[in-house]
Amino acid sequence: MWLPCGCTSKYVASSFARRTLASYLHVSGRSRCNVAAFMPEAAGLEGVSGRAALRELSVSNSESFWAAVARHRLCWSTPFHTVQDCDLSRGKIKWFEGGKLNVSVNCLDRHVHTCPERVALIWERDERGSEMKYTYGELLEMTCRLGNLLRRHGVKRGDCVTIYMPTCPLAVASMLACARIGAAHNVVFAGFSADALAERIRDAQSSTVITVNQGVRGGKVTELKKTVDTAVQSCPTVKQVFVAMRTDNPVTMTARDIAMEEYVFSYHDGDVFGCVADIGWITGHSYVVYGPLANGATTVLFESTPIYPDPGRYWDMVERLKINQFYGAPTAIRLLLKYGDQWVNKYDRSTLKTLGSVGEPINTEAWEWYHRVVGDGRCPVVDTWWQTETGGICIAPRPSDPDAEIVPGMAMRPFFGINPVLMDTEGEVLTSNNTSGALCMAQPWPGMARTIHNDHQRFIDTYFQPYPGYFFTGDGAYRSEEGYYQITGRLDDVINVSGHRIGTAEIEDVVNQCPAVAESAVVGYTHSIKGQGVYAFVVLKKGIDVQEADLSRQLNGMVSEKIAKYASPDFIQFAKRLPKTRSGKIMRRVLRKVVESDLEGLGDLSTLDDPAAVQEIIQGHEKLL
Ligand code: 6R9
Repeated sequence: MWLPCGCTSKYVASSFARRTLASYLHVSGRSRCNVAAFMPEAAGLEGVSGRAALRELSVSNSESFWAAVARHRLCWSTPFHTVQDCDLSRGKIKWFEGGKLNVSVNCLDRHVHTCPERVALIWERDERGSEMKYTYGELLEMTCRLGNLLRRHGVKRGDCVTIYMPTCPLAVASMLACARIGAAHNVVFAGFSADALAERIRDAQSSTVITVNQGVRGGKVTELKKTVDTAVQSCPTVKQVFVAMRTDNPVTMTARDIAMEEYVFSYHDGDVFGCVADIGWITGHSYVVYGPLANGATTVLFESTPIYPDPGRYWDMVERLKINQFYGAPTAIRLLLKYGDQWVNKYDRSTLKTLGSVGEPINTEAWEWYHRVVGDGRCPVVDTWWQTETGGICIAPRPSDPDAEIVPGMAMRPFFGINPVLMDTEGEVLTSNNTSGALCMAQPWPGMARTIHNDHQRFIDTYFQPYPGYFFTGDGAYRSEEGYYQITGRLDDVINVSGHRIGTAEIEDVVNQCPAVAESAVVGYTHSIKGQGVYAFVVLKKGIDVQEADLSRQLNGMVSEKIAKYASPDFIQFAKRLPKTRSGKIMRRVLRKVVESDLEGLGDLSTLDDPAAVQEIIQGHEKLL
């Protein structure tokens, strides 16, 4: 598991000759608290040194590579007999056949054997300055207790438990407890409505739900238990709801509800990995819970929002918790940029080594601000591209060379075992550089999705049908002259204006470069002459006082100059905010429908972070027409 820490020097053995697979996987050279050192010779990888050579091997001889990684980074209760049996042309993905392991044992027990006192979790609670730390020993104990509790209440291997909790230690322990007893977990964002929750409970056919009495986020109390009560009314499968206490306020308990105890905490020092994603997002799964814990790292659980109680929250937390790697989403960076540098400069950020970005293309202005202001120009910014379906980071600036150059706003290089290709519209592989196409993967790797729960045919149709023999990501990408990848956005977001195909992210990037603009979203709409026209939604920075007509002219001029006249927006709508998902992605589907005045077709809005944003957008659109 690669964490976007970039500064690997701390972990690797000093001599280059010893820079083997182990060091790049952060195994050797670490403290006594580490898992057994990796022996490349024993894994048949003797003579492989240097990250570039390893990356090469990881693609050309992926079986040996992944077998070595799997054997030496993980504890297996039964060793696997076949490394892989995959066939992308049929959507068949099988790795480590015959092998058995428990992910909770890998995340907890093996670290507890060597260093039970190492801090596993730092919980950055919503109430600033009240953080809590949990050691690996404590987390194991909490997980075992919960696992036993679930078992005693009839949860068994193969069941799917729905977890509807804020990002907190008990939620992590619940995930690990499920994994420990062989149950699947279905983590639902604690901000989702009763309907959205009910739909996910029904889909998972859960008989058990775990929640808390109330959530606290951004200073606001949310009634999570009440939401569960409403949701389960339409979920006949649910037999029991475990309720933990996040606040002191009692809630009404029914015959179905089971109260959970509160747990003991302790405070210790340690290396600190600060991924601020919610655990309801895949980024929270892979880089808050499983990735850091499987690597014996100390991980931060961020319960709050970037602007509560003020826009200095992240950097205040970095100072207090001495965070070394900070991993967040462009949407939050753009939001904070709006409030100005003073909120960052107030705090000591000298512990920071690397800044990561994930979730969306990061526009040039946000990238530069993150690098120059947050990272004081000294911390590398790693723009990491991946998806729920890929399990972990696939394209990132530095997987194969810790000193390699980084180009702003580019995910750049494929990670170990990842073999990306670009496809043209005819389904042919584009071999040259300086070209754009549909991003596909030519080779399987162990972290990739293997199916869609209860719908394998949909898995095949979505990911393997469009380009037979390849895994299709749904994203577009550009490969530069140097061979670096830049993600241009979802292919659905490519528009065709008078025969010119253009990614909406490209136009947004130019619009965002205007000093008055905080963020923007561009969508296409049906245009009787051009085929599609360009419609831009623009959010201004705080305290900006401009004539909208003047600014519109300026933005049109910028797009014409930097891209082309045809890309210049036909409509510019100024908005207070954009509709976003809980993981911060702009809901372009909704914007497209608004622009087409198809309000009937807005579809499922239950995953929106703040549904009021849609109403504002609709009103603004009606005014503009
Ligand atoms: C991890 C995650 C996946 C989609 C993906 C792409 C977009 C993620 C990105 C990025 C440009 C990046 N995406 N990281 N686009 N640059 N660094 O976000 O998973 O929620 O499944 O979304 O997000 O479009 O296909 P998920």
